[in-house]
Amino acid sequence: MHRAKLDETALATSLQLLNAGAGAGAPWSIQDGKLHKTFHFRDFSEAFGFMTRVALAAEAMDHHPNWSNVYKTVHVDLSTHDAGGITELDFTLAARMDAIAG
Ligand code: H2B
Repeated sequence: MHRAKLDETALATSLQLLNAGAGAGAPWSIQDGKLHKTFHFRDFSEAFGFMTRVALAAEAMDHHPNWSNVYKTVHVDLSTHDAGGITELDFTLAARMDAIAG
């Protein structure tokens, strides 16, 4: 299922696929059991516009990021609380974020 915690092998494969996609900037990584990326934008408006668009996508997916914003950077940590780890849903949301960031 989408909400089943991925094992180490599945995690490594999914991470490789995600980072081979149209990801802007730094690659995604695993940090403290979360799927992590820090997005850098030109200014605060770009950063907050990104967050606004992602918020609508996340709500539609019923899957929500842990994130924080400092001026023109957005720090993102994805995990599936229900599963106690990283699932396919986190990778789906991560890919949407990359697409929205452009
Ligand atoms: N988002 C994330 N990141 N993890 C979850 O486990 C989760 C969620 N659970 N959004 C959803 C909402 C759950 O509370 C509802 C009932 O589906």
